[in-house]
Amino acid sequence: MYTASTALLESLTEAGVSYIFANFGSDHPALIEALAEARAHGKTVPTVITCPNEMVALSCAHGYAQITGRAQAVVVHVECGTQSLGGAVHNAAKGRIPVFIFAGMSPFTQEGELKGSRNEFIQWIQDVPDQRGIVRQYVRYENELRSAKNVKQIVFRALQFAHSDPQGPVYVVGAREVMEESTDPVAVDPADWSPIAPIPLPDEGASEIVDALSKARRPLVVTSYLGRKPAAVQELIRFCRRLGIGVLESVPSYLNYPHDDGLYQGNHWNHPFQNPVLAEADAILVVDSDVPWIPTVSRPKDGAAIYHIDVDPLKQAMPLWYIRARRSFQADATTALRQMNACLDGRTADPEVIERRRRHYRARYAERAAELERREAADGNAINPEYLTACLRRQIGEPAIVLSEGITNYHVICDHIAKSTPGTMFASGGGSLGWNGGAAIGAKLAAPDATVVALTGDGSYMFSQPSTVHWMARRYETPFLQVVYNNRGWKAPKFSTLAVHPDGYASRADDLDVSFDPPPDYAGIAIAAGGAFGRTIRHPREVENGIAETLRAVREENRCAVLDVWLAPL
Ligand SMILES: Cc1ncc(C[n+]2csc(CCOP(=O)(O)OP(=O)(O)O)c2C)c(N)n1
Ligand SMILES: [Mg+2]
Repeated sequence: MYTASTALLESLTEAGVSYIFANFGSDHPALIEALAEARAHGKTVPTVITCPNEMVALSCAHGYAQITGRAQAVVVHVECGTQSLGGAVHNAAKGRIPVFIFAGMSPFTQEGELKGSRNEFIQWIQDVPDQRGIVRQYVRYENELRSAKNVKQIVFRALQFAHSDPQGPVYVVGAREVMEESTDPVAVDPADWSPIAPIPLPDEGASEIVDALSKARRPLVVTSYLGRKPAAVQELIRFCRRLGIGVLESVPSYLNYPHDDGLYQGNHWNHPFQNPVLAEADAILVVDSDVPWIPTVSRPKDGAAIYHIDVDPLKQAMPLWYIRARRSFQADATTALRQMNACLDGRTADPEVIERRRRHYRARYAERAAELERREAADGNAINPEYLTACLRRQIGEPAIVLSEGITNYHVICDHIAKSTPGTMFASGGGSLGWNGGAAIGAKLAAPDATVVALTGDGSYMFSQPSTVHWMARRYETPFLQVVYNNRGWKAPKFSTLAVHPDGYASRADDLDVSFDPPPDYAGIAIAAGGAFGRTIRHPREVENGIAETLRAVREENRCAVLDVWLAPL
């Protein structure tokens, strides 16, 4: 048999897809049959990872792609499974993550006209007018397989979109009869379907930016996701060191600049105050950022020359977006910075001016380092998140891969994990909570030798579907350490309310309906679901040992471990 489903599997294999994160249903008999047939004949197919929850499936593919840059497949059940992908679709879209999503569709015949015709009641219930409309505004490409004859071309075209900048998820559907349809094998050469080449700057654009930054007194780079390609970080380091340019991370979802370099000027999130480095900059290069600053609280000074390079400078999926840049370029950051470095090769700069800039930024760096060290001290009887994160940093080691869904502790984690190795620090890039558990599984599949550490708020732990995550982690041998920053509830909505209504009723109320007291036993959930090792700690003196024990379970026993850390309550 060679069906549309055989062709789908073959195209994924030929495209180099390693995993299918699957949640099957009545739309998938042809696919399940084709998988069984391929295995019976010893044919290579992607490894199927059974995902009891679709949001976790897509988060796994998200984490995998963040490490490797490669789209994996996610297979879900008709429109219900598509809905159940939930906020993970938003995260993949906003994070510009390449993923291939396939969903079946209810059969379109009901009297046995074709193989795959309706034979279960649910197929009437699951027939909807516009299944693709559910995700249309979040995907880079969507299409329906209408015939077995060109399945491969459509899969390769979808993957071409997924891997071309700006990258993102793609969604393909196929009805049951189509997926059962037989056809002659189709040959497609993967070499003919490469993504579009990285976009360079126009030559005069590169020299204009280099001119502006060279002449400035306080040149600054602001970035959020340039580090999605580690090579870009190397180019940025080279460029900034040569000219004495400071680097400010705004809402970083990757490691964009080494935290141990004296030009690093910290990271700004929802801090409710003007960023001082941004305030003094007279020439600013914004590279790869969706939110370089939040103008109501922090913005560049009037007259600062702003230049903008981005894989997605128009932000077409964001109706309100502007930063008043003098010039804006759609370009690949690695390529653009390489061009700017090449541009510098032909110039002579005043070494004294550059040294003065470096000295300024290094002095600020030293001040910041001293302040961070001060905050890391253990104080009193409550575990403070800075101390916890510093202990984690020392024990997990620099090569560990860290995934952060720390929410009101995002900045604390970023500052005190203080990574320096590109490609070892990630946030989802989106705003729908629950990415960290699935993403940790995906990261571990992508980097089996790495220590993977997921740092999560207690609310985000519950959003992540921990029962599914920990069952999967044991079943597929992807052990990771998960640390719950447990403040017994959702601090973020409380902060949001007080920022808008500092003196309102809510500021005086005892209960804002955001508390989880008494909380669930988070370690116990993981123990029950996946035989994880679990510990709950409440006092600073338990921190070092709690981390050591859980890390030992991960590294030596190959088990997941959950460390539930009680911080001060909301
Ligand atoms: C799917 C989803 N639902 C709701 C929200 C709104 N939200 C943003 S932060 C937050 C609280 C998260 O709690 P936790 O992980 O414990 O972090 P904390 O705020 O306590 O630091 C909520 C509910 C969201 N971003 N995504
Ligand atoms: Mg919380």
